Amino acid sequence: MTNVAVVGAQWGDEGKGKVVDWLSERADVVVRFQGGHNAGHTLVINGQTYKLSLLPSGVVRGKLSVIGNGVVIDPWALFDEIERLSAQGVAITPEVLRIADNACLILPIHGELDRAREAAAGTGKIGTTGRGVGPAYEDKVARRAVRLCDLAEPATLRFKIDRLLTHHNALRKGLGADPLDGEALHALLTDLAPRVLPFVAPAWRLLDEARRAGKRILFEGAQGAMLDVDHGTYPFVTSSSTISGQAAAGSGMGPGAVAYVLGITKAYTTRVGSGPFPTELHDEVGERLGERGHEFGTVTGRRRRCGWFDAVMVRQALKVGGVDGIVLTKLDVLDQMDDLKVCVAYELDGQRLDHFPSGMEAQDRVTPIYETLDGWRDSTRGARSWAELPATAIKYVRRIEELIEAPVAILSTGPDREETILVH
Ligand code: 2SA
Ligand code: MG
Repeated sequence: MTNVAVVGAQWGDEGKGKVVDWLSERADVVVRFQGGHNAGHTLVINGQTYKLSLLPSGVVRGKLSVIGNGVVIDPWALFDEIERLSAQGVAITPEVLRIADNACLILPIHGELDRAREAAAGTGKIGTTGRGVGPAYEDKVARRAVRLCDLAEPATLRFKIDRLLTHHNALRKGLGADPLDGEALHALLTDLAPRVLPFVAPAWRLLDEARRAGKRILFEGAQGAMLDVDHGTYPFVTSSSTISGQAAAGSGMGPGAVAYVLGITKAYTTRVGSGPFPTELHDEVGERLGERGHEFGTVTGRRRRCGWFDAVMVRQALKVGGVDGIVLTKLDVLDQMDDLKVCVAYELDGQRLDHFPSGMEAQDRVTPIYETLDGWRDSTRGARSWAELPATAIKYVRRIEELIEAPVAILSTGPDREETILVH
């Protein structure tokens, strides 16, 4: 196995957890490179379910796990997660977990701001996870964030907090909110420092060493390409770059460090939160996909919106993310359907479009042009070989490959790792 980046090719929740776990068994190092604890990866190992949101999935298997500089870290959520996992028998020590010293923190004010904005947004709500991820990235880009390395420098920490509060307190004044107490925040972070600093390291350096030693590195993406801050359904996106290019920048390596990009996509489409979704189904078929697919968020338990497979959107996601091959997941959710629809183009004002437009209004107004394929009144659940699949299911997969212009490398037919077909 070479160094692989696993990225979502839809709006997240494509089933990356299972794939990352499967690959992490063969990897030496697992790296998260963007997002924060807004992610939710579910791993099922020997009948035990582990729910991760900030930690790289490799921790469950004791693999060296790195939280890269591209991630925003809520240290309190981190320790809650570490405790939850220890209760399940997974020990997370500084030997297993390393966190980039130049990564930025999510502070309590960020979550507060995230939730207050969403509550005030009315119909313009993004449907964020409320974890403070967006506001934390804003402070990072505005050059006023507190970074992990600041916890080791008392004078820097004071300077950073002052600078941060100059901004946030002006903002709060405008909203009629009380100013924040810099001393209290300082005390909170000073108290945290001895717990978190043992995990902190120049991650770029240990990744470089691992690479030169021939170690296999797995880059674990969160969310999906359509939630990417540049290429997604902006502004209904997350605040990080979710595509494979970020695997390098968000961990401190060059693009050559990623040898193969594996895109994950469901055999249909889901989305949580607001924003455009051309193939969304508001009927009993959509309900049925949600029920059969257990479409609820890992982190927030929110019901996911469901619809047909959108080949135009996935094709675009694969291009912008340089995806080499895909894992097609949850094929079994489509079992027992008479026929299936796949979006092959859009229509906008009488014109046929073969790509998803960037304009917010255009994204909202495109209507899908469907191709109808035969369903299979049969089960693909748990199939382990191509030969176990009904011919119509194979046809569906082959047609998807053609439309998205990428090969299906792995087919997933159930949550267990054995319920997998390696195609190539
Ligand atoms: P945020 O919180 O600022 O990142 O939200 C902005 C948008 O990004 C979407 N988003 C997600 N969509 C799907 N899954 C996500 N993670 C959890 C999971 C979600 C959960 O994997 O199950 O438990 O609800 C995730 N994280 C962010 C979000 O819905 C907004 O549309
Ligand atoms: Mg998820």
